[in-house]
Amino acid sequence: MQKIVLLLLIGLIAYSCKNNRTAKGDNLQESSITLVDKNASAETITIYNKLKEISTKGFLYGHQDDLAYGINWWNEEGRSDVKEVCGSYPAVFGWELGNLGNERSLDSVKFTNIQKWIIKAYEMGGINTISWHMINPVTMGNSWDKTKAVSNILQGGDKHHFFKEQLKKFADFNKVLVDKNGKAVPVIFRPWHEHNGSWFWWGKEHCSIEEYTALWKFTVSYLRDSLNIHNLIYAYSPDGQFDDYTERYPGDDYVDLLGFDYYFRANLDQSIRTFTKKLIMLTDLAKAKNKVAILSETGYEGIPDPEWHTKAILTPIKNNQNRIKIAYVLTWRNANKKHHYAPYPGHASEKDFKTFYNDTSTIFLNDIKEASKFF
Ligand code: BMA
Repeated sequence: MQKIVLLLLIGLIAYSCKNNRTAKGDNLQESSITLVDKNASAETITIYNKLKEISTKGFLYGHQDDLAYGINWWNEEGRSDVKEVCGSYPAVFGWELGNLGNERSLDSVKFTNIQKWIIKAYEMGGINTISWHMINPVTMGNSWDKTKAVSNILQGGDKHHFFKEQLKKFADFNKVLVDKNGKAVPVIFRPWHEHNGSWFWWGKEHCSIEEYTALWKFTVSYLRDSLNIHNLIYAYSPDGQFDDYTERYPGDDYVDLLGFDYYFRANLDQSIRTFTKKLIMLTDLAKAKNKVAILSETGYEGIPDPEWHTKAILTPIKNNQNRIKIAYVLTWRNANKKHHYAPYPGHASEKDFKTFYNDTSTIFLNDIKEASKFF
């Protein structure tokens, strides 16, 4: 009941924001909202506003590749491990572009299916986010091939043309993301993630600060200004083990959402303490910059602690509800019985996940639907 009241409240606020904007005609980007893309579509601005509003009330639950596969199933229409455990789809849907240009992603999902599910998720009321483990442009190896490549793909580099071709492939992929009203589906785009680690070719030891920020800025300008893409919200997401969050930050003009990826490991209590401090720091920074904070990737591989969802995510956020404001939490993919981050029927964390789902702070797709008439 409490949860419904909360959602009605969020709905009313969102509804009044929407009406204000409509009343002011086509000039949808109000002075308080300064997206990276000054020509962002109305629908994209609406999603950004929702994220901003939601972060003050609770947080959306997200899951990577949720509609594509789960434990013991692959590409079965309508299925979702999350839904099969708690009764609702997640509210945020994560997708991966690695291997773009081929038929299937590096996680073997057909790109045409990803496009179909992005549209479906949006039409159901969900929000989509895309990451991209791009192949190494110098060797054609994968993202974990650490051969230096960033300087090669920047303007003047010998692989610059190849890089532009990759971004054009993204534009082609993106062109198909259109809803039944003919509107481009807004997408949270999260390129060049975990760059403060050195496990990807765009990581810290493989390019300078100047090269990294130039890479980010070129990506945004090329997509926005040359390829005319206006349905993107740009998310910055270093790995959670950062010392200096903004060390490689490309600048406020190039980032809409501030996030980080945080994976829990053994010594959970210690991880939770560090995690909590970092979320408080992130919230403060987002507030100072008038941006929205997110937990762009998270999880505890295999969920070895059956109470991880409440212990590591819900309780720290609730215990610090005046200091932690994040729009969403995205758990990573359910690849197999070892590599999974959301529960599935029969998993030891099922009961705890239902508690997590029923809490007033967590917002799943069903919760959005209940309030949908106000959105
Ligand atoms: C990693 C792992 C990999 C996967 C990649 C991209 O964290 O899950 O198995 O290929 O993400 O989704």
